[in-house]
Amino acid sequence: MMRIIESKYITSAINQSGFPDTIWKDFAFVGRSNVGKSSMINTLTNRKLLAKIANKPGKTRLINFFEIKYLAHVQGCFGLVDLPGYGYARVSKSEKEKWQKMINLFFQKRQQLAGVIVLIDIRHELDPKDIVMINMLKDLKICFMIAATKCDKIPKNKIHGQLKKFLNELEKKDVQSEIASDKASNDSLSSLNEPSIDKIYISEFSSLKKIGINKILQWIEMIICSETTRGKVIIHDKECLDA
Ligand SMILES: Nc1nc2c(ncn2[C@@H]2O[C@H](COP(=O)(O)OP(=O)(O)OP(=O)(O)O)[C@@H](O)[C@H]2O)c(=O)[nH]1
Ligand SMILES: [Mg+2]
Repeated sequence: MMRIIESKYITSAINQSGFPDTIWKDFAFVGRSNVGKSSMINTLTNRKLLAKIANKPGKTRLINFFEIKYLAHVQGCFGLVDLPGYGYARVSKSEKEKWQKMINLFFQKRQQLAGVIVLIDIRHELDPKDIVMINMLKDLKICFMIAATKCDKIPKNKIHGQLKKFLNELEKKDVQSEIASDKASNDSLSSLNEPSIDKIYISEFSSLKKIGINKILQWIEMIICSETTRGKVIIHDKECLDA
């Protein structure tokens, strides 16, 4: 099981010229404003203030890049990318269009991008914008998984039902998906050996209660270890945080 040993902020960008020229695979977080993307980055890295979070939607306005050093069977680096959320109502139409363009450009141009975590609030329905995002990721052949966030806000015995509901909704939209298995005794997702853009994994998550961290990290690790995904090959055993 992968362990994160060090994390740091690299830079923020609004367009390709501002993207850092890193040599490891990137993982990006997308979803509606306020769904908990920045919080998830802090939770995964076990840092309170690595990514900026807010009670009000629309906190993240730039593309923020982080560099993560991990230890698994080898040591290596990957990137995490915090993106502005979609569906934030209280900005002007032109501002919204600017964000959308910025985000689309990131997915098209960022060659290091190996995987995307799509966050949805476990209490809500899938948003049409989530479907647009998922279809774009499928078109671009970018691997993604779905994290149903804020699962601390519903009773524990309702979680599985909610995930199932998302699966059914996705199936209606022609997206095949599966609930990530949770075998306490088994460190790896049992059926999750090879990244696939045809089979989507879905898992519950809570930053507040620190639920679901391992499932996300296992998925990231699987993609890092895969040669088949988009994204540059990971450099192992590199002291990437020394600069
Ligand atoms: N209860 C609960 N609250 C959460 C969780 N994750 C995030 N929040 C809260 O939700 C609010 C938004 O969190 P952010 O992480 O800033 O959300 P974001 O998706 O980055 O939002 P934007 O940057 O606006 O797109 C904050 O008040 C968080 O404390 C969670 O797992 N459980
Ligand atoms: Mg944010």
